[in-house]
Amino acid sequence: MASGTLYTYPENFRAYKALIAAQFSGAKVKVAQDFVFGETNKSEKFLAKFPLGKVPAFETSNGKYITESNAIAYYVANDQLRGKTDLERAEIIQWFSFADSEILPASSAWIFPLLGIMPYNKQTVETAKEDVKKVLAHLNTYLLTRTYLVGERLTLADISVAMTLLSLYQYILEPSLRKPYQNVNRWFQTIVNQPQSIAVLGTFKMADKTLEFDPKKYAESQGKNAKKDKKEKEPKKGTETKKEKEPAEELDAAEAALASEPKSSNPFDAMPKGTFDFDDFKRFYSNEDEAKSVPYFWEKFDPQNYSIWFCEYKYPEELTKTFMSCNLISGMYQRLDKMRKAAFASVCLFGTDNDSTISGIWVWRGQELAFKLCPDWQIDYESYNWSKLDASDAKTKELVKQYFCWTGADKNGREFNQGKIFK
Ligand SMILES: N[C@@H](CCC(=O)N[C@@H](CS)C(=O)NCC(=O)O)C(=O)O
Repeated sequence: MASGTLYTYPENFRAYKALIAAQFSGAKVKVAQDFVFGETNKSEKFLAKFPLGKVPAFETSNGKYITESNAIAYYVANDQLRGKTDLERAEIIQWFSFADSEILPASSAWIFPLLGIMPYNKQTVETAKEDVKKVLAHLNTYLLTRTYLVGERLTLADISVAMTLLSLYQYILEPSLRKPYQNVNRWFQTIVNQPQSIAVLGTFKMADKTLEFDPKKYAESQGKNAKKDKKEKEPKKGTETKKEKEPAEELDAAEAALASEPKSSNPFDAMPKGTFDFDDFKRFYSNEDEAKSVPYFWEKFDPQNYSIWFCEYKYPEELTKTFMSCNLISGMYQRLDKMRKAAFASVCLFGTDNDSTISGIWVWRGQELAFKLCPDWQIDYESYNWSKLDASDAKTKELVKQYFCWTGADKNGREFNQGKIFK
């Protein structure tokens, strides 16, 4: 019977595959107790055994090394889990690939931004949602007449696919989202409620409510990564500098990639300041009538070193209550806090509940689309169309006046409703 040591961080869905398989087979799998993600798996000793430095990784009790979670699960499984015939074994491999190539990329692209470990990009998340729905619809049809994915008994296919769906059921698929997939839900419950699964996972609870994107959490994880980056650059002084394991470190290669991104200071700092003094203009705009602020803006504006942009929200059909649309604008402003020092904007909502649009005028230092300059600024901007305006054009003068003074209507005649200033 198989036996050995499994290297993993806690609550790794990939490691669960082997741990559940071992519960079925009775294989003796010991989890390495002193494992610290990001440290143990990057040590020379670990890399000598597992050159990619990834987990889960398995060291057999007779000194062989296995990586890849499906392979480890296979190694510690029994004949029932591995499939009885060549066809069953081929089908199990088919489901392994399906889980890794079809489910995982889509579910990660949906979940990671919500967990705060990847920037939120509306388009990417919308595509991921569609991909997840396709996968679930396929599984739902397949499971209509079946209890298990392969044959008549539970196999590694069920364990692998269910573990890959674990985070979706945990964080995303609230009752209304999982309702169309009753066959998948029933099958998933069957798998996670096996005594062998409960021994590893505990009692699994499906999401009551979909996790929402929390910009604060994202900012915190970015801050943590920045700190970690700094820490890594500092020379090691001895055991007292041993890095403490942080929960955020337990999240995946995506996070590791984010952590390794260099954290620059404000990108505007590298650009010539020119003659336009944002603080002065913002003070003027706050204290004086718009009728005076607009000429003041043109008097001071420095087109060599600053640019003016028009933005339009791409998904007006999704805008419902006007207060929610205003929250969308304020949320974007909050997430762009670091831009304030060299940017100004007036973004307005036109129309009424269930019939509105959002558009605005932005001014910032430099001639390029500023959001591309900093990973922290990329959460919202792709939800808008951006066009650079020619400062010498009379139409630009009109637009600046309209948006700075909060008047007029959108291009389809919806009246100005509310505006928000970024300063
Ligand atoms: N295909 C591999 C993926 C393993 C993997 O990406 N592990 C991540 C954590 S879940 C890791 O160890 N990352 C560390 C790194 O990339 O340095 C499997 O299924 O085991």
